Amino acid sequence: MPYSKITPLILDQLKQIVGERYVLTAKEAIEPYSHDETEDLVFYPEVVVKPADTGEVSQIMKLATEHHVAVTPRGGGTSLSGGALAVCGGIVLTLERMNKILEIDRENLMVVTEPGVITEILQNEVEKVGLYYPPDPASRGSCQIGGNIAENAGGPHALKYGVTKDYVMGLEAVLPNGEIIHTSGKLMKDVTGYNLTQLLVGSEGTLAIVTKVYLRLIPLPKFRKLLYAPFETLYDAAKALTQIFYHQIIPAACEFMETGAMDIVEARLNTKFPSRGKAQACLLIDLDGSNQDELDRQAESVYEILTKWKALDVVSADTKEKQDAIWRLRRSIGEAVKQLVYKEEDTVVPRSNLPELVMGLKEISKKYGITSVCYGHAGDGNIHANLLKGELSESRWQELSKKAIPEMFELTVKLGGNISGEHGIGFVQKEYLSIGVGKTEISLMRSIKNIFDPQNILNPGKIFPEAPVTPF
Ligand code: 2HG
Ligand code: ZN
Repeated sequence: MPYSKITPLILDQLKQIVGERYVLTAKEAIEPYSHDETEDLVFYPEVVVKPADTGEVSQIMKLATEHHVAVTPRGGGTSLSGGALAVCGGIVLTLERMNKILEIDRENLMVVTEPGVITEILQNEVEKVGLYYPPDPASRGSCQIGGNIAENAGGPHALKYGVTKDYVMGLEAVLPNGEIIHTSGKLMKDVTGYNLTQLLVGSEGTLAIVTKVYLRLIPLPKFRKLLYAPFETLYDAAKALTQIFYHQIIPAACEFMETGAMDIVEARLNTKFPSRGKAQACLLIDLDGSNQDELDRQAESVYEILTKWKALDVVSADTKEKQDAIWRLRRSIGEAVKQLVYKEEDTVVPRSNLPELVMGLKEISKKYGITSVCYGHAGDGNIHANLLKGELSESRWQELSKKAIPEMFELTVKLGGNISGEHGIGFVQKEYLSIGVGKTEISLMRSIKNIFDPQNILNPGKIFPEAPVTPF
């Protein structure tokens, strides 16, 4: 059944729920909500609504259910898979006003928060009392906790500390029909029935809208060391990385950057990584801990491993300024690549297969004459492979990338991996879902979606290949 358009009556009712100034319809006002960070895709919603609390979210969903209107929930709008795009028009429901940290509980080591808090703000607040919330997507300065939960976001430090799901202990959420549910809470253990919390984490805003979050925290590590190592070949860099783990060392983060990616970000920020000579790829290895001597010993071991496995150099950035400067460059790669015409694939394999993955990805792009740059969370086996349009004509670019992308995904699956490590399926990867997920599993997922959202009004057009798309 096609979705209803937003009528003057619906608009009036929305204004009654949230107040007139929190209902936007003017083109300039809704422009920022017409795109996320995915390629150059643009889909205008018919209306943007900004609720202030759970009750208002619930009323909006009741109204949407009654009139069969599509609703796209939105956090910071930094999705890289089109998760926040209103591909069926209707309402964009932004959680930006629900941005209060409700409680930092130092006895239970938990933070209770609304979903619209910017991730970095939450990290800074808990850090003030010596606590640490590790999930750190590159966009942490603008993404929101609610969006991180929807996408089960990762980031560099997921390597040692885990991804968003490892910190979400309980949720309050609004179902598509407006009912409010509560799942667990400040509990370190809870096996009372199915784990609805973890079903919602990573569900890409298609099952419910998260309105309150219970997050686990850990003590903030006191000391940090960052090593930077250039390698002559991509293979050498990937191989050296696997050896760190072979020696049973788990760095806080272990990032891989092909020099093509480093060139792009250096040009954009007009600053440079430490020298890299004739390197084709570099590793960034972040070590942390609460004991300086132990950290020094660990750094020494990593230094020896990297040198033995053909690092051209190993540079230690031991002041906070130097570390911040390198991290700033690393975190800006995605944003810098976005200035070009590109498609980004978020491949993930068991880390021991990383050398085969990076070599294979390069071979495929070369075969189709497409320039590619790879970077990402190599310690997690998670590589972001960016295909660049470069000088190709638009039609050639579309034709070639359509061939290269499924091949890349098939290689990833053949290496024991899957087609998205942390960016989600969303709108842009849905046609490839069946490469990574079996028929029976997709059918189970579809049934779950149907139980939560029988009218398919919540974030429609995402995850499932056949989901309806009726752009406004
Ligand atoms: C990265 O590793 C990210 O740089 C891409 O996955 C950027 O988080 C982002 O928005
Ligand atoms: Zn990433």
